[in-house]
Amino acid sequence: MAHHASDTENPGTPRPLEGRRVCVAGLGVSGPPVARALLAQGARVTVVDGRDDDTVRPVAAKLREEGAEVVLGDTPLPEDCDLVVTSPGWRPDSPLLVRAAEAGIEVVGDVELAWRLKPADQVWLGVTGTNGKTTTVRMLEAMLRADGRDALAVGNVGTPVIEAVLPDEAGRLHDVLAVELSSFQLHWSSSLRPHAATVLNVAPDHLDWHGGLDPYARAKGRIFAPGTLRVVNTADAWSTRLAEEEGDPHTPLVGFRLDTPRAGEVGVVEDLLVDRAFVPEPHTSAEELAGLADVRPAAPHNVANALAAAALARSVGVAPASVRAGLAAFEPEPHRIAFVASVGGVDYVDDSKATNPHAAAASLGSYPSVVWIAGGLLKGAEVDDLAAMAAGRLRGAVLIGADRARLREALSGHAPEVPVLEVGGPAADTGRTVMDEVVAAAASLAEEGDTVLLAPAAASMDMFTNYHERGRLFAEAVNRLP
Ligand code: UMA
Repeated sequence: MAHHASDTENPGTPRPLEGRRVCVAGLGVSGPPVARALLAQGARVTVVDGRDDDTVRPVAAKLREEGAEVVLGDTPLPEDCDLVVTSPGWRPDSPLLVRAAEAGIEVVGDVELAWRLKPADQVWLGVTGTNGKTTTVRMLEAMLRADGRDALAVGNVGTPVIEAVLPDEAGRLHDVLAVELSSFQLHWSSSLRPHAATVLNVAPDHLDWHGGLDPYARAKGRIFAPGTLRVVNTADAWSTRLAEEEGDPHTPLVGFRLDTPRAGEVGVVEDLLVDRAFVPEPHTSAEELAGLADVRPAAPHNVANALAAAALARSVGVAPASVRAGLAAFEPEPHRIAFVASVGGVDYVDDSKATNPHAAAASLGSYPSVVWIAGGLLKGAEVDDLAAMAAGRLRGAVLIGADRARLREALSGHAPEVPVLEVGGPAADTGRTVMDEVVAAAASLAEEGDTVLLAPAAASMDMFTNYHERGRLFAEAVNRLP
């Protein structure tokens, strides 16, 4: 049940940000609501963004009306600033953040600010991991709602956390947040203490931002804060290691696994999702949560997501029947192993969301004979293992985007007999003009019974606005095939 701000706010509550001079770095998705929250707290706010174009100008104008100063096209550290709230994507080595560090000014992320401002009785359940975060928080949100809780999925999933910790226009606040946390957001968080949290998996991604796999994984490990119940993937070495090394040893450690759960775990027995952790007698009893058929799509990595969501839901007392009802209500998102069409006996599948090698491997593993469309921005990731894993399944490959040469080399090493086509000339090419060519090239390689799979293993921004656009243009091109 939702509660009202007046339940938690009392007029004497100190406003620690009142009168402080705060710099908000970034005017994208998270910057504007952060600036508004700070203004509402009585802070003096300056927002800066390196862009100065038609996207940010109207947002800047509105914020100026609301009392903020806004600097566009340049990112100076405002004078006498005593706190920086950064948008997650800003690299620690960006000039403004370096200057702030040198001047000894505290830098926090949007999530950390939200944590400091949230009402004490609002519960946060945290989800991070290289892949599956968004699906997991949305499944978790569905389970919580099926149980009658006023829950909301927030964070990296798209709704900035800060919007969910302050009362809405009707003065309402959500009781439970399913918070998707990126490694960036965790890097800039220090006092965050979720009630329960999970690291779903760790595989190379964002290595350029963090400076390596170890710092990337350790940033994710910060989700296991003091007092946080730890939910871990028993099949992922980093997940368990981070819980043990970064987590609080005094909190329960609950594993999830794709086979028979041990006492203290959730898992799968035959075609059932089963709980042996949140039951009164884990050594002698188990509780049925749902059927495998309730998980859509039922690919193994997605069953793991469902188990992680179930464990987090159970940690706040969600009933087993609500876990099942939540999975039934959950709508899979577009661009995640989404079937597009069957043309001439060939299936076309859009997994544009596979923006790193680990995600692409999960999706390649679901099909026996594949024409693989891959490439884009690899963000420093290695693709040798991926090429080796894919080799036995490939009918052919179509490579696109800025880092396609790295994929070509990896394939020529591990799958020299597989035909490879490349599409896209100069970097200036946009996705719109080339996607028809890409799909035609894939169709020319495919034989009846094959799957043409868009699972790029790379980010899209060299050719497309984002992975949504990449997936949409792919589907449109498929639907134009003769
Ligand atoms: N900017 C600068 N200088 C810089 C960097 C950025 O001026 O050095 C400006 C840009 O011009 C832009 C703004 O800062 O206007 C963008 O800030 P941002 O990239 O940090 O992103 P937001 O728009 O605030 O969106 C962020 C998340 N983006 C990133 O972490 C890169 C969104 O996750 C998230 O949904 C949103 O906050 C709400 O919480 C997106 C993402 O790609 C989906 N996440 C990565 C992933 O999932 O792999 C981590």
